[in-house]
Amino acid sequence: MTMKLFDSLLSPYAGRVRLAIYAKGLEVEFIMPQTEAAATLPSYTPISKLPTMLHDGHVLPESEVINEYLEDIGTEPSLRPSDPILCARMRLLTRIGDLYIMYPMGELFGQISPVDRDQMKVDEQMVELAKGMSWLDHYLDGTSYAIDNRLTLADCALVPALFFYEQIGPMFGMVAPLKKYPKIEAYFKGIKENPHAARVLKEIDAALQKMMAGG
Ligand SMILES: N[C@@H](CCC(=O)N[C@@H](CS)C(=O)NCC(=O)O)C(=O)O
Repeated sequence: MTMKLFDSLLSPYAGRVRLAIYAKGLEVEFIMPQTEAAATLPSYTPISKLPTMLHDGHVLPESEVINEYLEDIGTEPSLRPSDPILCARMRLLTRIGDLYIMYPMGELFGQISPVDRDQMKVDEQMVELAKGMSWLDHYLDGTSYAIDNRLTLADCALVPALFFYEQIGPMFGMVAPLKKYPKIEAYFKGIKENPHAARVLKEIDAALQKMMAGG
């Protein structure tokens, strides 16, 4: 059965799954927000977040779960290192991205409007975000891929996260937000040369521009 993905071009989590899908060249029906089909999502899962995948009668919420599933069913090329230590390192990088970068950024997204901003919360989350970024900088080596010299699930998670990091930093007064993290900066410059990563970045950027223009 064709895979279906409840998708959003603006979602970093959906972008993470599309990156894996593009790299594997999978045939997927993308269900975009504000369509009739999109409105059926809550009938599949109470989590009801984007992305959610439907495949072979199974409902798979959560971007990491979907990407690991795509690996487990044997889609090629594999985006997971076969060496257990490299694979553990890949998962460490994705968890740093999810828990210590995306989480504080999610909190900060709720504080973008200066009108009702809770400055104490902003300060706290900026500290947390800086910690997460410094941990990521520690574990990257500054080359174009997060691990294994090729595209892996770590890149799928980190590419959209770093896109939003670069956007959100200036909104809270950071100038050149990646400058403090030389290995992340070098990595993010290098990974943009990967055509699948570049495609997802272009899609997210276009969706963000459209949203900011009120579209
Ligand atoms: N942990 C989830 C996060 C997914 C998520 O928060 N998606 C957002 C879009 S970026 C969403 O669907 N939000 C709608 C909601 O929370 O109801 C994942 O990795 O897939």
